[in-house]
Amino acid sequence: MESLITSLPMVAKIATNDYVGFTFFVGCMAMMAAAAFFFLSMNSFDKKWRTSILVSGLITFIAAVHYWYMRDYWAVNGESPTFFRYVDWILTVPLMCVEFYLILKVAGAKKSLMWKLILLSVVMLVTGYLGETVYRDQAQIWGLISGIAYFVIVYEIWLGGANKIAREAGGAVLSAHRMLCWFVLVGWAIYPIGYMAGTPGWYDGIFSGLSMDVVYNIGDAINKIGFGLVVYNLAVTATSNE
Ligand SMILES: *C/C=C(C)/C=C/C=C(C)/C=C/C1=C(C)CCCC1(C)C
Repeated sequence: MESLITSLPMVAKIATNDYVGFTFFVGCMAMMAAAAFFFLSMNSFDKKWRTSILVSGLITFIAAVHYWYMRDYWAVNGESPTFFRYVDWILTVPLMCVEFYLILKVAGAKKSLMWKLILLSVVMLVTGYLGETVYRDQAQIWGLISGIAYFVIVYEIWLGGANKIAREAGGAVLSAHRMLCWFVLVGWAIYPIGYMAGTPGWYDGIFSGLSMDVVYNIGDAINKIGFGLVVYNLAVTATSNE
């Protein structure tokens, strides 16, 4: 027994060419640093922006904890940590929807907008999970349903109710809203590429040269930290204008 314990390495080896493992490590540190940054800067803002910054901190903090586990899972098993990945998303993506609501709240957004976006994001993620795991053979169909939910989110924020409120608000709120909209349109579009790289379907051969985990990790870093910085920037601008 003793010899078994002493022979177990405490830290799994990471090969120098393990790019997936590398992005899990860097992603983990980046999320931790971003969370510390948002939490520590929170109190320097007007009360009305504090919750938004707090949510930016929570998004990156929750991701940091999941990246900690995913990094380990990958290092030990050499497999995609699909379960942890989706638990992370099911918590953080709805929080990003909350972020849209919070910045538009000052302009009179209703809670129903928030719930609509949250519901759509849950549909998008649950169907994506089913396609990646339980119904892998039908991954393209589940991916399509997920993609439809994604497009409805894009429509809602760019052209639907959220857009109307943002236009009425104008100024710094409008430009922050527009930036977040770009993140959803361009930044979130990274994820279906990762999905197609990692599941079978009509797209076989197009994206198969890519690593699903690397694509997802890049997407997470851009979107979670980028989203948070847009909100941070809004709080800075709005506070200095007052
Ligand atoms: C922080 C995590 C974020 C912002 C995750 C976002 C994930 C998506 C936008 C995933 C979208 C998907 C599709 C649109 C179709 C294929 C399945 C998914 C779940 C990868």
